[in-house]
Amino acid sequence: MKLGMVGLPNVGKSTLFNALTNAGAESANYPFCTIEPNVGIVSVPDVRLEKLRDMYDPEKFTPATLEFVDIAGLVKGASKGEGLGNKFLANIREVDAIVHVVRCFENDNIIHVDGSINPRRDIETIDLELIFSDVELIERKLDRTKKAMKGDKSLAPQVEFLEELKAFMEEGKAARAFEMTDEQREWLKETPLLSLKPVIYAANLSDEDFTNGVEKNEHYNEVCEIAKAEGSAVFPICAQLEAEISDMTDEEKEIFLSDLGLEQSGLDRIIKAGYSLLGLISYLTAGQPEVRAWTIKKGTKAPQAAGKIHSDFEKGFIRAEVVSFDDLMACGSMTAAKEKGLVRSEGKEYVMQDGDIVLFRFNV
Ligand SMILES: Nc1nc2c(ncn2[C@@H]2O[C@H](COP(=O)(O)OP(=O)(O)OP(=O)(O)O)[C@@H](O)[C@H]2O)c(=O)[nH]1
Ligand SMILES: [Mg+2]
Repeated sequence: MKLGMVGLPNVGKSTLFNALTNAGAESANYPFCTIEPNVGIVSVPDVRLEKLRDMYDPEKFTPATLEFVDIAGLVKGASKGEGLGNKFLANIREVDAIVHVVRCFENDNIIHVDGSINPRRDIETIDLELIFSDVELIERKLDRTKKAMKGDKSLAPQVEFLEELKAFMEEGKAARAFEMTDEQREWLKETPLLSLKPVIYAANLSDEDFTNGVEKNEHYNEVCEIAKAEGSAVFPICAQLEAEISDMTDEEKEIFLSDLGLEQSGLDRIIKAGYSLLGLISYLTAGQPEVRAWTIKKGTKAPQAAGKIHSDFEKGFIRAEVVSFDDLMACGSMTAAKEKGLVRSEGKEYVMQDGDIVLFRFNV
């Protein structure tokens, strides 16, 4: 699962990416510093997993992970090849969700490609490029579907849907704002529309605004308004501050943050939000050899979840022994949880829940 950092040039994408991943991507005060995408893996913070680590003292500890991709900046006309154009859009096509970095900090020393701080304009610029590029894709799909419809009349509803969607997007609206049924969504499966991907806005603030109350920053409020209207999430962030503290030990970080009157850095929240935005949950396995989180889509049933560990677990699935995290913690140990009858035996139709602690029984 991949999240792509998207935004105008020089707004802090690579700085935020570095803070998230410690990957050391190049970041500098000029537009188009990034050309080739940088890729980094981050652990998804999970307090439950840490508590299990305390309980089991395992040899191996393996949190869930997400992939972040730091993509080159987009400018007006990118869909027509401006800036470095279409190549960047292709990088965005490969991600599952977008972290849209929006500059909200004033600083005359840091170049803004359009000369002033204006999140509404900036968000529109990026969105329009995604939308233009999508409309081209839809036109091609529409042509193909119309041709195919000559031999297969059942495609008529698809043609109608594509025409409606195209008209909607030609008004400059993102596909994610178009209400569609599951079936219609399925029709778009082979057409990876950029503006259909879920978005988290990362509002990049100055360290003063970030520490002194984000709602005092009018630019930030504007991003919130835009996000609210389309049902997206917003996270305030100070990329520079995050980059500074990402090098610190946990202890140093804690002291530094509490000096600033902050509880936690903004990164954990972005990572967690990304995880849930992608419709992902974790189930956990715990033992002395390893305490580990496994990533599955919400709604996954027990055998398929078992298949994440090994295909044999799915093929030879017998049952899952499941205890909820809270029950296990309340009992203090797996043995005690079993004695109290809190370890359930679940079958093939069981839908896995976030935070389930599981032992799969299988037979090959
Ligand atoms: N003051 C301040 N400067 C920042 C902040 N975030 C980034 N910068 C600076 O802005 C400049 C651009 O940052 P990058 O992270 O390279 O920007 P980018 O979005 O990756 O840019 P491109 O790769 O060119 O598209 C660098 O000089 C950063 O130090 C911030 O929160 N505050
Ligand atoms: Mg960059």
